[in-house]
Amino acid sequence: FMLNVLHHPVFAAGQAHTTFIDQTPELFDFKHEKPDAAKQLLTYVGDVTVNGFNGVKAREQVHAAELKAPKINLERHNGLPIVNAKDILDRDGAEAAMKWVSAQKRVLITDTTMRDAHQSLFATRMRTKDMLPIADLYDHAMPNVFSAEVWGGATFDVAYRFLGEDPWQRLKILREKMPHTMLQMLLRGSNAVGYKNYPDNVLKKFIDKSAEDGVDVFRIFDSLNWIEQMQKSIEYVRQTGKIAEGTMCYTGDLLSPDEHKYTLDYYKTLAGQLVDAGAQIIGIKDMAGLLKPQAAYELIGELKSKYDVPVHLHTHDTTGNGVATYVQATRAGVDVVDVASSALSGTTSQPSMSSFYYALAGNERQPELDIETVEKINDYWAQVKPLYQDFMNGITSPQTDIYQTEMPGGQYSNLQQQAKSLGLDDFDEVKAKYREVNALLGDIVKVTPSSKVVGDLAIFMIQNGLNAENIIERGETLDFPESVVNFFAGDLGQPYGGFPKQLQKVVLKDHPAITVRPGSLAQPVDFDQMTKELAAQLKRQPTAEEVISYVLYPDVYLDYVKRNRQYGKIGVLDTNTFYQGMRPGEKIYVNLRPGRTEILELNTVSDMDVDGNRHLLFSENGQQLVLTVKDQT
Ligand code: 3PY
Ligand code: ZN
Repeated sequence: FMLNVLHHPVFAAGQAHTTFIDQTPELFDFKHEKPDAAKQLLTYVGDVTVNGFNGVKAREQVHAAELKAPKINLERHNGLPIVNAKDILDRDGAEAAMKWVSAQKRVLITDTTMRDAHQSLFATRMRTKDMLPIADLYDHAMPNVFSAEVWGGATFDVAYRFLGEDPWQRLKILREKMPHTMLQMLLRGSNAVGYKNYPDNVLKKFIDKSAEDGVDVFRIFDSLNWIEQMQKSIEYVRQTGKIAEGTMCYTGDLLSPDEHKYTLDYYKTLAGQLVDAGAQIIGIKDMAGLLKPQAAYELIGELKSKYDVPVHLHTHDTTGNGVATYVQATRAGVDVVDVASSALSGTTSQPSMSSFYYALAGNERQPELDIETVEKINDYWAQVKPLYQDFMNGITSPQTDIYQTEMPGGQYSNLQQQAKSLGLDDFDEVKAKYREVNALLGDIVKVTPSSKVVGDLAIFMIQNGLNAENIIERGETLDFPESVVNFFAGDLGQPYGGFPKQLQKVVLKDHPAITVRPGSLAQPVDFDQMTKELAAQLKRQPTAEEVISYVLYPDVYLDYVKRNRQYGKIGVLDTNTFYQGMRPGEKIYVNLRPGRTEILELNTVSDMDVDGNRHLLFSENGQQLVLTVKDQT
């Protein structure tokens, strides 16, 4: 038994794990633990063992994932008193924090590993469990980062939809473990963390709760760069006292003589609108990695000379030029850039933190990093990456065709999966169509959710044999995808330069269109009523966060509740078991109760019986248990 305990992941992982259970009660929710928690968990394991996990290839052997946290000095910055943006934000407020950022000689960094990196590399599938062993080391290892982006974007709905996790709990746990690091989220303006416009009072509640639960910096963008869709978010964030990063999405090709739409003037004007709206820092969100080094130099230089607020640059390394872009941005005076830990960097993700560090060797603006510790943190992420191999997008080298396709890093793998599931295996064809659709729509900004409109229409056009020449005529008799109809109806706001009128008519048919901000027409949500409704479903009083989730994603949220009732705390499972289940003869160790480890073993799996069921013989701490699982393969 002793041997088993020693091999238990908690023990194997070393220092960071010793107080793991005490520090993360929310994840495991012991208070409400029902006596049959282990059985619930085995029901999940049994299900995945027999029926697999959508999108995951079943392996013949599964080893429980044991992650080793690095041993690093837990004294914050070796005990030296240091002050960072988080200290100043908490002590003196957002404005002072931004002044501090502006005053830094060296370029600061945001670490995106726990949000955009995995969203862009493996379809947002990283589980909270795999963030925990490293989270509290971030504070010590990188005391002078600007922020860690850990929340928002697609992580919110993916947590519920695919991971069986509560994203609010992830935020609260990370907040607790990273008290000295500003936590940053990506907010899709009036679309919050969804794909459609929400009423203003929903947006306000969402922002208030996010701020309360731990978000310090809100990167606010609109998928059409329409200022009206960002003003409310900026205003609401300012009311919380946190930092509003007003963001412009970069598209097109600033320095190209053929670029007549997304020019330097365009961005200068937009940045001015953001500052006027109350943005305390300007974000440039280069979601597809289109910002070339020289263009970055000129854009940043222009913004820095014109505005007093700091400038924060975000890119994706899809084309392989990410570090070069950051070096030029640094030369032009950028204040903060987004990087990811090397193991989860590159291609559709952010550029590598350590590559960027070394690229600036000899430059007085080189970021201040304890590079050895950065490498140790990277060793941890290198262990995590293979756990998600089934969700990888298969891109292993720079994709310079992105300069033409303009597809965001976060969309690449998702659209690939979507196309594949519809039988469209030739992704080059989809990419070509995507480009054609963009031209057809009048060259729009493409980022969630406008990028989804382009992707959906591209797939629809391939499926229906449509092209730029025949779409107007043949489109008369076709029902277009919902996202496309909503886009032309003005539900995402107004694109710069307006809609292509002819196509708009063909898509909308009798559907009305608006030209005002959608939120100005939307009825406020009655939160008391929603709370009552959800209470009836849950048979208890819901938390404020639960009500917000229910309002944002009613079906996804209720599905999660249902699965949660059936399976219990699947968040405690190691990631291999979570995605693969178990094989006969395997054993795992889980913590379902404080200070206690359950030993769960799968002994045998029966052949299918006449009813299509399999019987799984498990043992839980030596006691046998038979579960019947319907084989749906
Ligand atoms: C998101 O909205 O999730 C994005 O990351 C867009 O780039
Ligand atoms: Zn991004």
